[in-house]
Amino acid sequence: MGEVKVIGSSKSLFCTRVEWALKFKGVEYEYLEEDLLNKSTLLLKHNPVHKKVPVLVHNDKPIAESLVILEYIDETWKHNSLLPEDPYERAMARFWAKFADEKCLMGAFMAFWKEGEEKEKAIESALESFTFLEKQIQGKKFFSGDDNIGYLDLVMGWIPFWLNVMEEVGGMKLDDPQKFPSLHEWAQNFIEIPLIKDCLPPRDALVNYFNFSVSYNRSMAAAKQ
Ligand SMILES: N[C@@H](CCC(=O)N[C@@H](CS)C(=O)NCC(=O)O)C(=O)O
Repeated sequence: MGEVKVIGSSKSLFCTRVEWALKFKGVEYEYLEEDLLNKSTLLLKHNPVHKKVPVLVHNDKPIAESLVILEYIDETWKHNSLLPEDPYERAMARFWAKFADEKCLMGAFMAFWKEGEEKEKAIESALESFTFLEKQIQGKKFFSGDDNIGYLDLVMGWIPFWLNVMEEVGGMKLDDPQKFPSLHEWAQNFIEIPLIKDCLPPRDALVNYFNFSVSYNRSMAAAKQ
């Protein structure tokens, strides 16, 4: 197995998906909590390109970017597969993961911190993206099929918890059971899985973090104008 370390931040959904994958595989690891306002030399050394968490360090070799890390974990510890075997299905899983991060997650972030007309537009665009996820999950218990969670479930895992906090702090609604009944049902099922639930940060700490981040993002945007 070798030595496995995760440089992360406990409130980061990108880091939690990596922890979920390691726990799903039963891989033991050491968690190194990063202060993102005062980044460590270890993080800067291991992720000089993006300077972001998570970074997985396996036998002193660093891997950055959560989606890349999930694939590395799946290829290194082959039991309890996260990605499907079939090449077409694997390609589809990667396609939807990229779509979910680039359109749904980024769309939700924009809807969260923007204001006024820009916020309305961001909500509309995020809702349009969520419609595609609803179609993907229709008729299935999990994104990875009916039997168990997999790569795509971990990638979408921010929806039942982080999105809910973003909605509360940002004053918007995206996870609407009327509009997206299958997605909503999946979210309820996913979050109740003990391995998933046990890794979540305390909700009040996340609310404080998002309150801070909304003011920070708005002040940065104002400074640029
Ligand atoms: N695409 C990256 C995103 C990682 C990311 O945005 N990490 C945030 C924490 S949630 C971070 O390290 N932010 C520090 C910064 O931007 O300076 C991934 O999937 O790993």
